[in-house]
Amino acid sequence: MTSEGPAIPADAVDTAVQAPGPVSPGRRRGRRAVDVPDLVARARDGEARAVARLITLVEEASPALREVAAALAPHTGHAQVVGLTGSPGVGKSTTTTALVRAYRERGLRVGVLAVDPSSPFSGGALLGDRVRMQDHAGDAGVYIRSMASRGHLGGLAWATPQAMRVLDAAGCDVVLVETVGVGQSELEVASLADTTLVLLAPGMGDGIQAAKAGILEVADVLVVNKADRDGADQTVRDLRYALSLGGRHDLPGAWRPPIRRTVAASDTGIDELAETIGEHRAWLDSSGEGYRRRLVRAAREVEVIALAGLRERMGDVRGSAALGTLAEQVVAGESDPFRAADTLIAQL
Ligand SMILES: Nc1nc2c(ncn2[C@@H]2O[C@H](COP(=O)(O)OP(=O)(O)OP(=O)(O)O)[C@@H](O)[C@H]2O)c(=O)[nH]1
Ligand SMILES: [Mg+2]
Repeated sequence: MTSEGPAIPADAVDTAVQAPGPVSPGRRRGRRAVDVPDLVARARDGEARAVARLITLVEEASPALREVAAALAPHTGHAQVVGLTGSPGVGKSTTTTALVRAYRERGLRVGVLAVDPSSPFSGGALLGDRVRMQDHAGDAGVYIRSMASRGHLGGLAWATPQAMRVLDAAGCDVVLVETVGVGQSELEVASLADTTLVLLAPGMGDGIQAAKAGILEVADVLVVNKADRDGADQTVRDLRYALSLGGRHDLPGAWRPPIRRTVAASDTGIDELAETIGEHRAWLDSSGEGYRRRLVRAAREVEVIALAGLRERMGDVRGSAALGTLAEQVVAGESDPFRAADTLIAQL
């Protein structure tokens, strides 16, 4: 594996963070050297450094972003995006690492995105994850990257799907996305993924909590990890009961989320989990649901990018003569704020 750390020299990360502000001439010269077609070709050959550079370009909204997106587009649509979500410490990173091993044994190429919406920088808890993922160090068939909100444009909502596109275009068969279980992130990861794994552990009251929080509704596969601990049977029973109460899974032809037990720390149940994920992919393909999810995802991507663009243009409008004129009309009672806002939007 190659983590972001060793793959990109620190100065490359620094220079890439220069989106709009003033940039020193020397740095700018360095950044102009982006040869996008070459970079994409090398990423498709599995060169981790090229993949890292492409993700940095999209993450930091580089001026080359549009060219990058256009170059990637024809190569996307192959990867199965598998989201892993669940409470802190439930075993998401351990399961991710174990799944990477299972997929590598099957000869598949794997991308991993560890998404931390709570961190303003890469690092923190995820740094520990990265260290653990060193299991896969040196394997060219694995690409691992931590993503943290850097406050650009739409932040992670914006950057994560674009990083997924890079991994997809780079030839990953599976992209695993781990999100820390805070607030709405379960629902967020579900909207990004083709297949959503919800992880639970015994003794955390998780089965009941998950049912209450509506997390079962987004689960395609329920994983009771730490099945080596007391209470795993009870958690499974709780989940079965909660599922029996009905929901979207009861519709005709619907996928009923299987419950899998794992001990990720010792690789137990991981091959079965990989099988189940494969079965879900087959169902996505045969039912048309996979296509529907991709449409929803693409629509959301377009929306997020369009909103970021609008916000940027609004920034240009702020303090402009056109807005000044509209404000005068509102103050004079010749217009009202709603009509003035419509006029402004029409001018953007
Ligand atoms: N007993 C037992 N421990 C496990 C198992 N899987 C993971 N652990 C341990 O649980 C702890 C947390 O595992 P992580 O994989 O870091 O959990 P996580 O969900 O990624 O945690 P966050 O990213 O902090 O939300 C670690 O100490 C693991 O070694 C398991 O199947 N059984
Ligand atoms: Mg983790």
